[in-house]
Amino acid sequence: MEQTYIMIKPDGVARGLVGEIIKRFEQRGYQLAALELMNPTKQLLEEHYQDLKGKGFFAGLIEYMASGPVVGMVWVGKDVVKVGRKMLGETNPLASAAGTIRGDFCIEVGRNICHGSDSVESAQREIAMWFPRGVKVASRNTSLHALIYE
Ligand code: DAT
Ligand code: MG
Repeated sequence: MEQTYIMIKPDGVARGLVGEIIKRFEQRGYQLAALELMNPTKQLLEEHYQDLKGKGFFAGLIEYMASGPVVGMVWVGKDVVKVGRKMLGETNPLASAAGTIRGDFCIEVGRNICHGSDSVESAQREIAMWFPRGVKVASRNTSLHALIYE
């Protein structure tokens, strides 16, 4: 089953949006497989955002991401990488539709509350990086499963 890495950034945690974001993924029918409140090192954050190293906003991005605790999560289910990105909204919150997390809760690209893996390969890389001890996916309660999935 497909997995994605979703992270609530320091502004999302500080603003009390952890429950709201988890709620949306649960409601949609995705399964939570791992969750941890962490204080990532700059080294881990630089590795996470390695593709953006040349950008002018890179140093500011790392500062912001290291400014407080983040909530890292692994969510599991059908097409969760693509649908998870849709649920987050566009990178720039101003371009995000209402009904998406960014579209409902923020206006600044540099304070956009949440991260979601952009491909299945990125998800595998990010999950291994943020949950190095591995992630176990529990089997679903079968009667609940029948209500949500075909
Ligand atoms: P996303 O988080 O939607 O995958 P990304 O991977 O291109 O977007 O960039 C990672 C983060 O970097 C993004 O969530 C916010 C920040 N960022 C991107 N573009 C930016 C910009 N032009 N100015 C400031 N921060 C930016
Ligand atoms: Mg990205």
